[in-house]
Amino acid sequence: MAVLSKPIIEPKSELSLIPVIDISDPESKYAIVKACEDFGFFKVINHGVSTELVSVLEHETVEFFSLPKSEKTQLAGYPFGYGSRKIGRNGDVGWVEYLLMNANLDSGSAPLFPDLSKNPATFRDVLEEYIASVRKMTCHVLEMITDGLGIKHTNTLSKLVSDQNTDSILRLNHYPPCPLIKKKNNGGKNVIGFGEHTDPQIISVLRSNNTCGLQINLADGSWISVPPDHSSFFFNVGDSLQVMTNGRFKSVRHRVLANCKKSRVSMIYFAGPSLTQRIAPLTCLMDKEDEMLYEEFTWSEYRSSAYNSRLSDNRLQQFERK
Ligand code: GA4
Repeated sequence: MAVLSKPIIEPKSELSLIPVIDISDPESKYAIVKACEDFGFFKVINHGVSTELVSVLEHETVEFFSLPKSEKTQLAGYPFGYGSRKIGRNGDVGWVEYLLMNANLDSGSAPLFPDLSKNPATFRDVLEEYIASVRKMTCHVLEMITDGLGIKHTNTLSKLVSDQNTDSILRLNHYPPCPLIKKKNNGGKNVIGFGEHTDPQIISVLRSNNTCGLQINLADGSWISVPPDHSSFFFNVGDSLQVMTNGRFKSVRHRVLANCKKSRVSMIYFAGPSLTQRIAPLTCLMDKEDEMLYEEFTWSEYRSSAYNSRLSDNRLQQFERK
């Protein structure tokens, strides 16, 4: 199986390294900007998303993944639908099963909800409510970012993702406990749950249960484990936001390692713009002497090129200006 990686090198796990942002405090805007520059990653507290809503969605997600495999595979599809082990269509694999859907549930994802889940109506309702609530929080964070960057129009970024018809995605992941890790002949290797990659969209918002596994890559190339926190959200900068800030913000490389004992469940909202949106460095952020580091592209162009790549590829390279 191609999911074994290099021997374990214990990554640093310094909780204090990961910026924690209280988004109920407007002054946090500068701390968010710094986090996006230094790490492309931060944890958000006092977010206003209902704890009850989050736990109902987690419950429904666990119920869904506990269905017999034969039922789940009836939802297999591309790009949206149920998947197991295979990630994308270019040969990537991981110790994971997932359900991917368009965040606009009225679009192509609707057939995803036949009478399969135990409570189809509840599952759909809770997904809709969760997506609306996380989208609202995301827009708030993007407005704090534009404000922190000193951009006059605070909706410059949030308007790209605020509409429910933008190309945003919700991903539910289940990383089952991995028996391979315990086996002596595994040679003490990590098992990759989800291989290292950056997210193509503008910004991604992750929430998980309390099982560890997520790691982020720092500027010096080292990996740190992100201590799980089921009551917070983790934000990461996507490739499109790196381009719009002309490289000032970093699209963070991240991965998930499988766990030998506990299941990890996560839900990630990928905030993407509409297909026709042009992605280019924002001129309001550039000084006269600054050079644009990237060629302009539309989200539709970038999305197709991303979906033809392997997970660990540097997808922005081909758009860098020579
Ligand atoms: C990474 C971010 C999101 O999970 C995702 C992934 C997508 C997929 O799972 O189909 C991709 C990956 C992600 C980028 C490169 C391509 C496409 C798997 C893959 C190998 C849903 C997305 O938008 O891009």
